[in-house]
Amino acid sequence: MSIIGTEMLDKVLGEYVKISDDILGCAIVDSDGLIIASTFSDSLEDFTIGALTALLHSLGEKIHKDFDTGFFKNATLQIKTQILMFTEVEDQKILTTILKQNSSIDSVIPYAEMAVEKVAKVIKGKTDISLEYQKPKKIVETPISKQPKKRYTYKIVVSGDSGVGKTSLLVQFAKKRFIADYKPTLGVDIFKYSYPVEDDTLDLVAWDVSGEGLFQKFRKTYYPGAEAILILYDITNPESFRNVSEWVSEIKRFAKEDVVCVLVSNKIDLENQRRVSNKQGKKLAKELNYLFFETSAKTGQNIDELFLHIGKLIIEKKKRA
Ligand code: G3D
Ligand code: MG
Repeated sequence: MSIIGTEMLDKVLGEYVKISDDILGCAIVDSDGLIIASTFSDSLEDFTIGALTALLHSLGEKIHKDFDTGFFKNATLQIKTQILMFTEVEDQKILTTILKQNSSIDSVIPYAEMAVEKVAKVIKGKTDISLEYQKPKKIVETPISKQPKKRYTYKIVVSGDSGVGKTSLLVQFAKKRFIADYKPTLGVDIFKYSYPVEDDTLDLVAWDVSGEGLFQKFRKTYYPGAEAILILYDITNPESFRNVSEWVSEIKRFAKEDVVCVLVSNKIDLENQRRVSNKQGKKLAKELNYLFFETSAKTGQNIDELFLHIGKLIIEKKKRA
């Protein structure tokens, strides 16, 4: 980028961080995780800026890895004392916004979108860029105090045989939205997503359990604290359906008694290869007293509905508690 472009980028970001006191700083990061430009709020002390810059650098590698998964298209990541919000700029770049811990993310998102449009123009070499950020109408009209939002966290364990689509289901749910924080550990990947359920927000911590025998002995450590459990099977694979009983007995042994359990019949896009009928699935769910959903992690069919339904149940439970 030319010197003029770099200066312009600094100006665009400089105006963006002034929009809200919630914004501590921001940076444009490329797909290699390198910081192209960064700006911090005037109110910050030098040492805070130093710490935030270090944080961005440490995230570089992760950003680089996650570009392939598409997780960063629009995501937020809650870290100890800040929220990081990622917004995709065209051309394999990400605007990372650092927000204060309890910020109203929803009110910053429209401005982040305006910022990325401006950044994209700068990158394309355009010079006629307005530095103004107009207030989006919606925000002006909605008094923030009208709907006091609550945040709830819950843990969900996703189980079922290898290959039934557990990881695909979580990745499909994550698309376009969310937090992604996956650490491959011993046979479990942990994803964190947040999503709105009516007036509240749910922070979902999903444990994606490996079906591999190798990790079996660790699995009992996954269940404590889980408030919901999904058991997936693949409608084209009767063995994965038969094995549901194994997963059920594991859950009975290790999970809380009042956990919300869902039997998920996955890969319904492969209807012509179906070998487990809808009726068989429903019948088993009824016997187990589990909820029943048929999904396709490939097309996304019923996935949002599944998580919304579980979310509502969890929130109801938490409100009663
Ligand atoms: P797992 O995490 O339970 O082990 P994965 O399962 O999510 O890794 O999925 C295993 C394979 O099934 C993957 O195919 C994945 O693309 C496919 N798959 C998962 N869900 C669906 C679905 O709903 N429909 C279809 N058609 N395929 C699905 P590969 O070929 O990558 O192994
Ligand atoms: Mg998997």
